Amino acid sequence: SSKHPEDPHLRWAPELKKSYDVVIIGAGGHGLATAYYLAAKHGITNVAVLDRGWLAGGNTARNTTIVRANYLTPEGVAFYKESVELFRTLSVELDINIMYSERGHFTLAHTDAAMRTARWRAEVNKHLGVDSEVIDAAGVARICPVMNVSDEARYPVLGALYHPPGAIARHDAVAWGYAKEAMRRGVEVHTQTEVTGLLIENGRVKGVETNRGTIHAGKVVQAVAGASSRVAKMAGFKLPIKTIPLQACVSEPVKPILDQIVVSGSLHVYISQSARGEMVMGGATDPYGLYSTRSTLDFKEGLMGHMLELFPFMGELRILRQWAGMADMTPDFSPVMGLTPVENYYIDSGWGTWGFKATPVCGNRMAECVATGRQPDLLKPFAFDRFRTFDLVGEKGAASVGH
Ligand code: PYC
Repeated sequence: SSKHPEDPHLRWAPELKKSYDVVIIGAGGHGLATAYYLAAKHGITNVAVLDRGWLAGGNTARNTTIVRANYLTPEGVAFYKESVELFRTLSVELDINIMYSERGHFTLAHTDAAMRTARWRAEVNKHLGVDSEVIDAAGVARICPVMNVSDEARYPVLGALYHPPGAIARHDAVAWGYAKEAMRRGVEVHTQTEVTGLLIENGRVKGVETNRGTIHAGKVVQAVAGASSRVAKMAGFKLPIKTIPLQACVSEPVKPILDQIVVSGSLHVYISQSARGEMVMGGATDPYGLYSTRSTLDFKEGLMGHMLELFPFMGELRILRQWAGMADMTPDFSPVMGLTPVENYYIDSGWGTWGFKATPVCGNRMAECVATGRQPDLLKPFAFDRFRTFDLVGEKGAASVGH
């Protein structure tokens, strides 16, 4: 094998072993973070992370890199709060610059109902120690003078939920950092290795079938975002998840003009300016389920109509690239994590339009779940079982874009 854990450079492991303590399906941010925390916090290093494509080439590469903890439910706020805390020290922990940039995050309100939801979120946030407050339109204009908050707009801005810790980060660096530090501790990453089936005996997982042969495993984790339902089907259970495209795009780069992250759930748009100067923008999910990452013209037209009203200066900007990810949406807009009906088989799914910001907390808590075989307290509200007991965690009001 070409694995040299002492080698500071990232090395791939071309040969698969016949068995591992843990196999993780999906070498995206969540799978790699789980591998890292398994190795770094629990000393479990006989781990293989498998991916049918390349490292972090799915939704990890396709999201718009927003990090925030300003959710609506106490369960969601506590969970994302831990993620923000882990993100803040991640560059040091992983010895890679993830370009974590705290910008402040606005969720704009254009109606009285949206103002009420903003107040509700602010109170839940403050109660749990997350910095959020409601501000009026003049307050928005003071912090973000390039935004059009005039009464003349078609949907005037009445105010916003303002969340100062809202941040962006370099998504690839997050994944590469986790991969690098996991591999340095002995974890193997095998790309171009597609899981085609699962070995299950008497309700317990024993390994995976791949296009490169059978691999035995003590425990198996699936962290495959848009492919969650397909992989769960191989494990023999059905998830309450629908896979829907989520499109995004970037403009040509310009000098720094927009410091904050701006979201409007009512207008179905969000925007931030990357360190490179590109305006990173997106909208709501497509109105139908689809296993596809194609982009459409109507998405761009709808998005730009609202963008130009909020930011008239963008009239001369050209779009540089557009793309889509596949969002695994649950009915209550919360993830499905932890134990499954199959013994020793663990799931990290239901990431809809909110997965990147959860990368560190998912890795941390999934690793704990795998190492202990128990559902960590922070993940209890997100257990698969909640759909049997009708104990849903309705996060709809707090999702960044309309659904
Ligand atoms: O949850 O912040 C978010 C988000 C932004 C874009 C898509 N989701």
